[in-house]
Amino acid sequence: MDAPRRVHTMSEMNELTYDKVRAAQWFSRRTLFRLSAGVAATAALPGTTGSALAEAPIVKPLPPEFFEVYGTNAETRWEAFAGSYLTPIERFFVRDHTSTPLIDADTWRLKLFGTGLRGAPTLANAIEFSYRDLRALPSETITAAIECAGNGRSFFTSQQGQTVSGTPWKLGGIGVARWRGVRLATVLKRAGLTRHAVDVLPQGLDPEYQNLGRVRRPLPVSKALQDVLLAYEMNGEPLPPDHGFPVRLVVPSWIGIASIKWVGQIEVADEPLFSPWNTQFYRLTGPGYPAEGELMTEQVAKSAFELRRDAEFAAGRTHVLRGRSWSPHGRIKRIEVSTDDGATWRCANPVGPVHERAWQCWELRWRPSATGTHVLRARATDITGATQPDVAPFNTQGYLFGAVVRHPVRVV
Ligand SMILES: Nc1nc2c(c(=O)[nH]1)N[C@H]1C(S)=C(S)[C@@H](COP(=O)(O)O)O[C@H]1N2
Ligand SMILES: [Mo]
Repeated sequence: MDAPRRVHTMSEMNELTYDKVRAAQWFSRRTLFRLSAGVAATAALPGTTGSALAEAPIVKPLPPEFFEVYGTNAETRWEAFAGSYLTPIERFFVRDHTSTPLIDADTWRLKLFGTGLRGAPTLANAIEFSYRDLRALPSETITAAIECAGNGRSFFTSQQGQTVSGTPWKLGGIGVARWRGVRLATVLKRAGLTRHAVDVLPQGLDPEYQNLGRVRRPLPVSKALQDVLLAYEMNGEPLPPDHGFPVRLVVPSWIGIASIKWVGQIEVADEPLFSPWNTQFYRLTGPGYPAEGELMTEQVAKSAFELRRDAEFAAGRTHVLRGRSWSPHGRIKRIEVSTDDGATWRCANPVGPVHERAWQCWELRWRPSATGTHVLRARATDITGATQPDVAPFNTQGYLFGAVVRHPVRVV
């Protein structure tokens, strides 16, 4: 489930006014926040509910040429990905359940506790790591995507005529960055991980979500030990506030909610753990699924063009169509592109870096002759042979839209 939409959206008001008001309100709210010396206080600040303008949860600027904003979430416009393999921080999508907290790295501690650690420490006498402690441990750098489970959700409706609930993301609920940090495995072992540990439960320091407590989602120890990073750098810079400063999880190939931002504590248990984020949200529900729904872990493969919808192309000229494809299963083996709404297909050429946990860029020449609307499609096949389907299996929350997306353009 995604956060409910705000009463007013950015597009409903003059953007300049919006920015000014927002900046002023954020200055005062942040000041209050700091003085109030506690994250929980933000939820109770007077004036932050009931007024749409006070609800400006994301810290970084969200210029309309880069982002489409939906309340506490902002997706990257696909044309804004062009020109760089990594997604610059200024263009990276943001998905906040409530709002971005500002955390002081000097007083921040990561606390590990639970029955899956030697001596079963409780939260009150947890094993603690400071920011300096983490930075002093052996580091690792990975290039990986983080993508929201609901990315592409709006196409359930616009392409398949189905009603789903949640933020109507197009395909910009994804970004690829170079993350540097400490392997979660390293920290777990130093904290005294036992052979009996089953699940870990990282929890964020952002304000509580509705009445469900802080954002947290269990992760099996097997994945935690495999390739999960406690990241403190993004594209060579300290993590920015919106992306989890001082430290976030990066859980490659899994749905974005696994990558808990602003992590403050991690419970390690010798039995399965639960939170509303694995029992209530981020489950596949609807016809064909069990009544309690199906747990989601990995993403599905997708493709997108680095073009805005209805982009214009001059007839009779040669253009280069560019796009990207990605899969949770690793490398992309083949990308097929259609410029006639699926009647005929050609293979696109992979270009640029190859990173198993991120996307593959590709390009294809196109010389359109007839003017009018043309519908582009791109379809990826990954190393396991899995190909994007024409129709995504329906689920009520509109998760995992992996079908081929139709992208209309105009030839003039
Ligand atoms: N603490 C916390 N972690 C969180 C979230 C959140 O709201 N709070 N949102 C999750 C979701 S649903 C996604 S898709 C990713 C988004 O990461 P980003 O905002 O850095 O792009 O963070 C995840 N981690
Ligand atoms: Mo998400």
